[in-house]
Amino acid sequence: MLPGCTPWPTSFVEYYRQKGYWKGETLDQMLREQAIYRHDHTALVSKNDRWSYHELDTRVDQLATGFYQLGIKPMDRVIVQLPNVGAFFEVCFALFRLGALPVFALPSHRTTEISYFSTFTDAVAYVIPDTFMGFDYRPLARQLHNNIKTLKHVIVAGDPAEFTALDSLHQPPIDLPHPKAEEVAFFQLSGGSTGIPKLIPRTHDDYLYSVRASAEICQLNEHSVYMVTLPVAHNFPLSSPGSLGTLYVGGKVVLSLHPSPDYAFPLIEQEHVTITALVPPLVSVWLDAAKAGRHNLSSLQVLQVGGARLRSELAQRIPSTLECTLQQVYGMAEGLVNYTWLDEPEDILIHTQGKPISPDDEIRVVNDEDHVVESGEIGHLQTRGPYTIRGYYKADEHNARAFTSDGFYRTGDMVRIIPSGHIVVEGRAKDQINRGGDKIAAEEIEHLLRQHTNVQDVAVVAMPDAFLGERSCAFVIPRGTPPAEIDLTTFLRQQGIAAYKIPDRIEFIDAFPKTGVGKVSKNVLRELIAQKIENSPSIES
Ligand code: AMP
Ligand code: DBH
Repeated sequence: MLPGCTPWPTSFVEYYRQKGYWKGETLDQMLREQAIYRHDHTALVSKNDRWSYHELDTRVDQLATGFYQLGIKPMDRVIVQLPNVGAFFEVCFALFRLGALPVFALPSHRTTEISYFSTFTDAVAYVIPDTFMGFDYRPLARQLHNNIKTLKHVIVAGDPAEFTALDSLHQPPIDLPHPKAEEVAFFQLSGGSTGIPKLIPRTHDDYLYSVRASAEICQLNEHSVYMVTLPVAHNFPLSSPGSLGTLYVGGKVVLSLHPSPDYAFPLIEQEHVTITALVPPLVSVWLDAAKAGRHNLSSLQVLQVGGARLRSELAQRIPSTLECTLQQVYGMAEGLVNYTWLDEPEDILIHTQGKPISPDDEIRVVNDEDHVVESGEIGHLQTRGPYTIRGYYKADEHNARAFTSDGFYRTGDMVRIIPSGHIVVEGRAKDQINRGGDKIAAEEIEHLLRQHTNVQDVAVVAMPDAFLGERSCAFVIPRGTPPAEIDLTTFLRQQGIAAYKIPDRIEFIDAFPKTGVGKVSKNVLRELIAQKIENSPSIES
């Protein structure tokens, strides 16, 4: 396995193969197989493109050759930061075919995140759109290209300026080296709970198992039409069962550039979308828009919701308003994914976050001392299994804390398991804010804010929010003259970070409350801000 990655122990590798979970198939082979079988069947529909399986596969062959001739070699890392456009798929499958490794960035990432991913992975190339949602990615690429020695190529989907146009890389196919299924196929990003974002190496074998099994659980087939509504590179719309699950069974993938009903509803109507995935805040927006009844949404059979806790009152409104089945999905880019099955009783669909994909997903619920709790009690969820990583990329020190000595991943989630085996997510122990599905590692923002001259110390915590579930609040101990709130948020923006990570609120405080052992008590801070909001709700609305 690629240096810096943690392999599964040999006995587990043998077991997962013997059980048929790991089939030795690569992601690009899956596309090739469908291309032979489905040929003219539509694979992808986006704003500008409509590609059959054969067309997509041919473009991938050409692009893999173009990448290779440019100098991108097997196992090279390539930062892919593309929105929901067809180019995302031809780029990723071309890299898979070549055995080069996409690092999946989100369109909202900016200089701080992208330079970190590039440096940390020694990326050789960076793939961007020219502009998206009013942001020009080329100046960002220019800055990185000038400063990061390994980053040799910037490839642009659209107007390339001085860089390489993606369209210029479709070359007559040549024979290329083939990747191995047991090798790393790409890197996903972790929502994180530490100062530095973590990268998740996923292999062809393990990822394809989760994709295949997810497609089966969600009853996808060649007639399925999956709409990518969330950012395409996110683990949920990519693999649960997402676009890859749909391509695996020969269905049609429809890309919505934006998740708002203005973009998504016309596509549902025109393309007869049967299934899509949302985070909870989008559900309320969609339900309100659906009531207006301007679009025919009757093709929609399944609405998947995950990424953050779905309130049961909101869950209850889904089946009646959209006349479709609600499926709760509780997953993580590190691996484990849980689903409610489509035919389960309403009570389960509304009130639980589902059951694991695999009979060999091992899950245990433990107390603070790592002892298994009584069944039904709330505790920390730990898991290992055929598609859950054994370690983050190049992160030995962190891995020693994030994984147990017997290889279980500490999810950081507090859950309980009801007698039927379904998981209910009750809370979180990790130092993270879940802002409507967007995860923010508190430490990452604290670290950045501490670099401001007028900040002595800072603690970032979650505060309750009716729409997003949580928003972020930074408690700041000022140094000298307290800075204005706007100074701090501008400071963060200038450093170039994803907008969702900018604290929604800043509170100045003289000293932090401490726990018995002298650590900052984030619990007390969370209560403090929650109380404050409750006492003056109008400020927040
Ligand atoms: P990440 O590690 O960034 O992929 O984020 C995964 C995390 O999102 C999980 O560990 C949970 O904290 C949270 N999450 C995902 N799905 C759900 C859900 N359906 N309900 C509650 N929390 C969720
Ligand atoms: O939040 C997530 O990361 C997530 C949610 C649902 C996920 O990775 C998934 C399904 O696969």
